[in-house]
Amino acid sequence: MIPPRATFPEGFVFGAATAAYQIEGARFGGAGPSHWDTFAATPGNVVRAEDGSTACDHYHRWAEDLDLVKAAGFDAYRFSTSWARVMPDGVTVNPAGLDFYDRLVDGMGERGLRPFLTLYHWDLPAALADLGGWRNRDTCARFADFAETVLQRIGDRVETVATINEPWCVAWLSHFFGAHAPGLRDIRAAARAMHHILLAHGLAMERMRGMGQKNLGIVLNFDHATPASDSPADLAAAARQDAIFNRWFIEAITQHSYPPEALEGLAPHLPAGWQDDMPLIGQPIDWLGGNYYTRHIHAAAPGTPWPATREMPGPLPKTQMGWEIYPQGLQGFLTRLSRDHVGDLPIYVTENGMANADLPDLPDAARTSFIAGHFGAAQAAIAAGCNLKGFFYWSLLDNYEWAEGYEKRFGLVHVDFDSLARTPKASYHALARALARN
Ligand code: IFM
Repeated sequence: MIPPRATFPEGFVFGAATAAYQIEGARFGGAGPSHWDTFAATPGNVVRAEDGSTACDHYHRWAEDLDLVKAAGFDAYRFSTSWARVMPDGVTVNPAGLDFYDRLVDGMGERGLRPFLTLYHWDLPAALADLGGWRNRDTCARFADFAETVLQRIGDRVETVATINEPWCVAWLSHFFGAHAPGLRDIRAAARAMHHILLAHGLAMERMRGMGQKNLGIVLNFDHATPASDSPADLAAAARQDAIFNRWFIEAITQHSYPPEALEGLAPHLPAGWQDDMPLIGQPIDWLGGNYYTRHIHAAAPGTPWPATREMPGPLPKTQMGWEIYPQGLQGFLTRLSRDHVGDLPIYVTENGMANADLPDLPDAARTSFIAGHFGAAQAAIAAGCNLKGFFYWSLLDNYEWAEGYEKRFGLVHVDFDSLARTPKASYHALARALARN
């Protein structure tokens, strides 16, 4: 059973999360092309070459979607603003794009839903990608302009602002593994993106503080980096991956430094003078968001280039993504964050959920049990002293799962991608029962 609302601290925030490119429909409302459109248009990058041009047509169906958030008993809705919608060429404002987000936050207000905004969830305007995207330092200044433009319009009605969603994915997954746009496999590009995405965060923080905007943070992803064995080589391999995935971004923000286990491979590729940016990157945040899905098991891969690791399959039950279900990792990273990095700073679980090959009429028991396990892990972290303030389920709707296309279904609400009909799943109803105020 999903632990009910009453078993969490008073005022704990429950929300559902989405992201612009994954649900809105990028062809509507005068949005410009993003690097995801061009990545998806290149054969071999995305399953069935699917893209976000229609997605869930949230651009037109947003009112119905907010009604679903409300009816589930959620307090808050986490959404993102598409840079390519607001500034189709990365610079020039599209009034219709800002009008859309204005309607959306007003719609949340009308329903008593608290808006948790993420400025950048990966839809970089193609025009900026042409100039080098996150490899180009200028993109960071353009991002601060984008942040200012969005907040001038809706900043008075959002409760929190996150600059970036999952910088590891923006940088490493996209420039080292080549799995996401722009699809590069280049350690130098990855190192530069690892630094520039943080610089963009820092510049936007400075700009938003100057505007008087409150409640500013960032959303990082965390996993549980597990060594494949107790051998010194595997322990060191897991430590390197832990430094790249779990420590690089948070230590830059809280300690103004990068972990030595990651710098050993990345330092030669960082932009010259990167150290001078660290005070800007490390300015205080008001809250931290953490996304958690699984653990990864790492072994040493001698004879291969740095980081000289390989990922090993694990024995636990897996989601449709092939990710092991490991709620203990959620408790582990939350307590680690409080203990080692942020102390009493408010933390939110800004994403957690599972993909399941479900249809609307199936019992959806796996997702319900996944939520129950991860709510329990969050409660254990709170009991251990973590200042956890809220939990957002990923995702409200089945949606565009990036390089996996539409096949992997994370939604509490089923979407028929032909008719675009929404049907709440059994897990939606189970969560609604848990969140009901008695
Ligand atoms: O769908 C993504 C989301 O965009 C970012 N975090 C992980 C989710 C599941 O892969």
